[in-house]
Amino acid sequence: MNIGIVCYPTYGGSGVVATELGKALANNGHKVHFISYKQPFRLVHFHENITFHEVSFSNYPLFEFPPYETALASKLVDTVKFSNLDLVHVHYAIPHASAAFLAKSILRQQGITIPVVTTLHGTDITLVGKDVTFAPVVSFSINQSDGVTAVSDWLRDETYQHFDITNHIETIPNFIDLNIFSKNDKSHFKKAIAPNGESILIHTSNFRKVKRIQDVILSFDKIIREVPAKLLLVGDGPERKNAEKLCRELGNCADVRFLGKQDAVGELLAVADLFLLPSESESFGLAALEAMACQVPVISSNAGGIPEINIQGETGFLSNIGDTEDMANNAIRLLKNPDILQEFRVNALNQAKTFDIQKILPRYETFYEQVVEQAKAGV
Ligand code: GMT
Repeated sequence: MNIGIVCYPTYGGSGVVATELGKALANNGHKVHFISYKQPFRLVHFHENITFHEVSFSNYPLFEFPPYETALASKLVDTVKFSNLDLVHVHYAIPHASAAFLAKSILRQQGITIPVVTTLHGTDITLVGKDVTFAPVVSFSINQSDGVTAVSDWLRDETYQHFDITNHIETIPNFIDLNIFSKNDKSHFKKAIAPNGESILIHTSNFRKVKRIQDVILSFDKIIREVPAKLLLVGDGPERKNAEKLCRELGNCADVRFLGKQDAVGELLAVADLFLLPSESESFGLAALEAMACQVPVISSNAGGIPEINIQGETGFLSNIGDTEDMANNAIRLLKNPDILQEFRVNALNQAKTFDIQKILPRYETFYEQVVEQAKAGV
């Protein structure tokens, strides 16, 4: 199949999922065309089945806000026509789903049918999408898509609850490539981070408010009163300054390392003992799945779709949002009991295996085939 994938190119879950999905489809023999304003950051190697189409436009002084949606729709029209796309798959509804609808309408006038699949990722529904500034367009473009998927049951239900949805939404969960994320021997690396055998805790995110980085630091501060430990904070974003400030106030800077954005996240996860994810809202929690694939149990909040991934008392523990006391106690319990921690590590890997890309990819392929067949039949 000739598939167009529209996504954000930056660090962030939806772009990662879109890129890894595109790469896996290309490995399976599909021709994949990525369409974005920049080359997706995980798209680093040449692949004979992958082409990148950059959405670029010359700015004009009149435009205080560059009209990206218009440029994207025009690029889609061009790519569908000249790369003979069978289907366009947009990741993150805003503004990709409405741009795809516009492109589809233009192409229809020219006698070309192009089915559009929209994957909802999270904040496109929960935080941004619900906002009155976007809601009517989000609702409309979801209903106009030929196929809609959500990355968790929770996100699917949330979408039905908050929007006037007439379309079926299929849950296809996010996935993991166990060849990239796995436990490996990085003992020299572990020694550099924790020279005295301290436990290693880790958090990776884009440091947005919704991630509640302050809860990572507050939990960690309670943990180090009971267990010698180091905290690795991977990623960057608007909340980093506040997080650094909080560490200074608590006086635990010597045990906390801000590593900034890292490409080889798997190598860092591989040396960790526990992953902390206290998010306010999380439709899926891809970062938790990456940790579990590296045999790292998860101490998380019970927000959104996280309970579909992190199983209470098996792969980790879930606490109410903001309950850093409970999160710290759960972490301490595991760190003080190496046998139980080891059991959780095994469970975490087994749980991650249920999200293996080799199991999820065929679900997307089947979904695409259905959508293309229905579009051909004019359903
Ligand atoms: O908000 C983010 O953290 C980024 C966002 C995105 O779309 O880039 O992540 C969302 O999509 C990820 C991939 O499907 C999910 O794993 C995250 O849970 C989700 N984030 C939120 O719901 C806050």
